[in-house]
Amino acid sequence: MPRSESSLSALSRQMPADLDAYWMPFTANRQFKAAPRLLVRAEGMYYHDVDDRPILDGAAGLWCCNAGHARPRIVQAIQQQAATLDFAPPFQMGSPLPFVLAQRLAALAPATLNHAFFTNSGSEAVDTAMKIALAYHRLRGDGQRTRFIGREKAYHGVGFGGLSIGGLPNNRKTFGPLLAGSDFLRHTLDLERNAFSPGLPRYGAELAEDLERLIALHDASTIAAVFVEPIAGSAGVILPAPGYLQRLREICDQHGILLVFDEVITGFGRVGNAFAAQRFGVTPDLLTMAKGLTNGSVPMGAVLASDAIHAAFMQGPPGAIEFFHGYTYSGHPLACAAALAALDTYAEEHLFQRAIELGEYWQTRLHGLRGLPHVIDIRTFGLIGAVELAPRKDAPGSRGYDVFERCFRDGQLLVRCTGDVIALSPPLIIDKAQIDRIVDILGEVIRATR
Ligand code: PXG
Repeated sequence: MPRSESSLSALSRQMPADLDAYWMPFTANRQFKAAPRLLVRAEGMYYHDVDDRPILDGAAGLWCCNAGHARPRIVQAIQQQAATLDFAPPFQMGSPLPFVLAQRLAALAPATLNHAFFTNSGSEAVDTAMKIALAYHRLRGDGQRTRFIGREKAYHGVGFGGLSIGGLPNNRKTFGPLLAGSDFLRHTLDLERNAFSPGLPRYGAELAEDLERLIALHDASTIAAVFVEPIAGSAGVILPAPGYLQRLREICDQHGILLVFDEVITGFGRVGNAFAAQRFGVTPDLLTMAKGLTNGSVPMGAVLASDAIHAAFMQGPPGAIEFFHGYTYSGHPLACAAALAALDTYAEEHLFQRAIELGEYWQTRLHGLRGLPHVIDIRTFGLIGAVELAPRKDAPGSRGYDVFERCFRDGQLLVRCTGDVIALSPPLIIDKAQIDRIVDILGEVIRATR
């Protein structure tokens, strides 16, 4: 018998009778289930937990709800679209909204990125970008370019493609040899030279020359693409020195290598423009996005491709499928409706500027935590922040977890911890008083944590 609407709504607000069947992602399942942290509703800057305590959202969910929660336009768009067209097959068939959304994204992105391929997540966007890169070179008679260059500490999702160019050992080590032929740039985190830099770090532009080292080793003719996050998020917010991304662009151009920016976290206003590519003035050949694309409301990812890459595919007989790739839910009507409404909300409220308008206040307040026990670095850019704590001897990650857990339990504040780094990325609708609260609570918790 179908569940009545009211019983579903009751179920969505109370502690479930049984927690065992759900195998939670990237979670210490047994620890969590012994003391669950359940969120049941959200509005604006706040979640409410299962005990109806308001929880200030210092993380935009997981880097995705850039306009805050339960935004009316987005809610309505999803409701209306579900009642109008729930699904349309995306292969050899279409529906209007993916075309409209692709056009909107092209208008938002750097000038040459005019073609959108839709996926359902950041991981799928990365794997799709890798396949576009391989197919592009092959179409041009350059099919020996099969190697990918990633970077240490990078996170490009959890598909076998993204894992193969990702640089987080815990994510990789269990899963065998991964894609053959990947290699890695050095990461750009350098506490010795750059700790407590406000904004971009001063030192490290020269690390882009590492790409020349890999080109010398492998020969450019074997390399398809270089993937980087303009700012690495998951590894604990790692910023590029001024000039670093420009230099990667130059080297790629010299050698016919595609440059891909993974903007799953940096897209949609997190650093002040629609994309970090614009804030840093460097245009990649492919750009991946997800998260903020729908304000986190419906799963969706996308790859934007340059005109040149797209043109290479649009040849041959018109009846031939140009790219043997796609997902059942590519360009799903609900996701497209949510994305269009999210883009409207971002534009109406000028939210992409917020990370610039508030950036200095955010930076000054967060850097005020310098000097607290165990704080070994503070990094900020746009409305991203990270407070790095010294790891406990023999228990790396436990101090970061304790701070995260106490922020939630005692401070009613949601932050994200990755290892001993506390990462912050509040919704862009945040105001100064809420910034003060985040910093005050975090400061108190750090002070109280041994
Ligand atoms: N690329 C980047 C740069 C990401 O940050 C993905 C790809 C994968 O997206 P999906 O939608 O497949 O999860 C991400 C995801 C964290 C954290 O703690 C960040 C992500 C995911 C989980 C945790 O910072 N980003």
